Amino acid sequence: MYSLKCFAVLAITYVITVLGSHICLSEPAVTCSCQLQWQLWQNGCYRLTPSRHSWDDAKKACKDMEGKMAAPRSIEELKFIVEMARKVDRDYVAWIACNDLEVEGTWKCDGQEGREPFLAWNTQQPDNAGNQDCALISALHNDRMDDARCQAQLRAFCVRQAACTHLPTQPRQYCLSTDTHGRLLNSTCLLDHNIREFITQGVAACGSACAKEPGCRSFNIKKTEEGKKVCQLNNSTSSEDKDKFQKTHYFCMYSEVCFG
Ligand SMILES: [Ca+2]
Ligand SMILES: [Ca+2]
Repeated sequence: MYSLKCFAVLAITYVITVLGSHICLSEPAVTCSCQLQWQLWQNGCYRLTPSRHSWDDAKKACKDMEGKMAAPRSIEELKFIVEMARKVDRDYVAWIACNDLEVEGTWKCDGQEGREPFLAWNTQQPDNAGNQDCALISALHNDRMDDARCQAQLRAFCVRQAACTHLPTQPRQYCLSTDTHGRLLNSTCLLDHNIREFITQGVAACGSACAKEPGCRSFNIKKTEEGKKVCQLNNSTSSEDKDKFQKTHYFCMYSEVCFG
């Protein structure tokens, strides 16, 4: 059992104040926006390609629109793109950036390297019927994934970074995990969600880096054998992936960035 305790860190002084049972807000104080025809979700902008393409050409089509082909990383993201697609076309069929071109049966998704890819297959899929190596999501497949021949002509889900502005006046908070007695957990971290790591000064510097990094949802501070602190930026949170919130045999502190 663990809970999150929030610490307010004032941007100017970097003084850490314990706020006790302060509620950790999950909505960050950032405003993001997308260009016309793109739909905002978290800090990304999404849309379907206007025309149909083979999987390879669809990738280029997304790139031509200054985005890349999307591959949902969570059930929430999947739900969002599915609802978006249904508004455009009730019977939509669209590529996502996952394939098993390299090794038959081993699916890889763009942007999900170094972790188990998020795969939400429809029942009885993937079936590789007639050699199908590219993944799509369609209304016909219950808004779930199917493997299809990469040459099929379909629309595609594209994603690009939203334009986000952090509201500067609000103090940032860092929510550190504690046990049921309120003691800080210093050997429990969120594993396998690391998007970037580097040597850091401490919580404030690492949290500040997380707040600036697109896609950073939480961070770990672990100590190396030489006593250096390493800041690891994570693309998920302990509540989203409870299984990966694990005890470590080294000093490791988990924290989330919130805005109070
Ligand atoms: Ca296949
Ligand atoms: Ca199939």
